[in-house]
Amino acid sequence: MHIDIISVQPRLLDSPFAHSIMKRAQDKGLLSVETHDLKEFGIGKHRQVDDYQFGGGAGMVMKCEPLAACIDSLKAKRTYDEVIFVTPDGKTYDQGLANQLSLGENLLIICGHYKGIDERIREHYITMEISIGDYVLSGGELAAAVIVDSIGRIIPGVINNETSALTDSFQDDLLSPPVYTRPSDFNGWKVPEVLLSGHTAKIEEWRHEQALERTRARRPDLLEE
Ligand code: 6GU
Repeated sequence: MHIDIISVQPRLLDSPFAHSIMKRAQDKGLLSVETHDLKEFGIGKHRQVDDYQFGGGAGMVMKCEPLAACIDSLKAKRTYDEVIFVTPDGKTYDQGLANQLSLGENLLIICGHYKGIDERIREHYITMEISIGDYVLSGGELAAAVIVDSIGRIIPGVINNETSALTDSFQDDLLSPPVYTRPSDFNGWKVPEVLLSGHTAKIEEWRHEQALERTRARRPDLLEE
């Protein structure tokens, strides 16, 4: 999978994909992420990318021309499954959408800043608008990083233990059961006996019960769906 990201603050995206699982995904050739600095398509010698909004009001709006030029230049190289705008008024992101997006070949993600982007770009270029939750970030970069991470880790072959991603919280609409590692007794706090039993079927049953109980207690909405 290849993911292009357009941003006015591309350096914000240097670190999220440079380590751990996202790095491994790229080293293995399963994922490539390329950030593009919108300012390179800015207008005039000041490389202007934003402007006052028509009708007045506080906050700058990202202009059409730089965005259109940047998107067009990328579309000339690749066919995108989705051209995504990350915005607080988009559809709320969830695991189902991550799964769906992970099946694509090429994605383009556009990060907004300031008051937003000119509506005409949304109407004519954007195919999907995503919010990562009901709160406001100062820009779309962190949201884009969240989306790329959640997609990248479920590309087959990225996580060594294939079943690990499949047993995540949410993957089956259940939260994950509690987990423990050595020592089996820490300060007198003991690991549940069943996990030390070596009895695989009983362990699986215990984990499923715990997952159900945890979901019932913390996120009953997931069980209603
Ligand atoms: Cl995608 N962008 C911004 N700026 N804020 C957000 C968001 C996105 N999702 C939730 N809050």
